[in-house]
Amino acid sequence: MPSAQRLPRRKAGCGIAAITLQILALAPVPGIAAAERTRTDPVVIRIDNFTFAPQTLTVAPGTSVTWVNGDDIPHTVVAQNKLFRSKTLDTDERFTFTFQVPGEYAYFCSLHPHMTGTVVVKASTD
Ligand SMILES: [Cu+2]
Repeated sequence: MPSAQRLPRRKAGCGIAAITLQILALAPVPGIAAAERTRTDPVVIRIDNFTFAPQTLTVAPGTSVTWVNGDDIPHTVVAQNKLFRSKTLDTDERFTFTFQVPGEYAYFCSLHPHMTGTVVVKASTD
C-alpha cells in the first residue's frame, strides 16, 4: 500500500488539486478587505449650501458618522426618530454619532427643515 502512494500519476493529481485550492482560497480576500474598509474608514457628511452630502449614506453597524458644517450659517442634525440631536453647529463645527443598529435613519436640520438626509445602516455581508 505505501508503494501505491508513490506513483507519479497520483502525485501529479494532488498537485493540480493543491493549485485549485489555492485559487479558491484567494477568492474571498477582496470581499473581506472591502468589509474592513467599510467599518474603519472615517465617514463624513458635509453640510454645504443647505444640503447634506451625500444625502443618503450606507454604513456598516458600528460606524461613526461625522457631520461637518461647511456653511457660513448654523445648522443642526436631528434624527426624525429622536435617536440623536446635535447642538447648533456653527461654521466648521461637527457632530458625530455612532450607528449600532441596522435600519434607516432619516434626519433633518431643525433650523431649516427642508434640509433632509438618510443614513442606512446594514451589515456588510448583505
Ligand atoms: Cu440648517
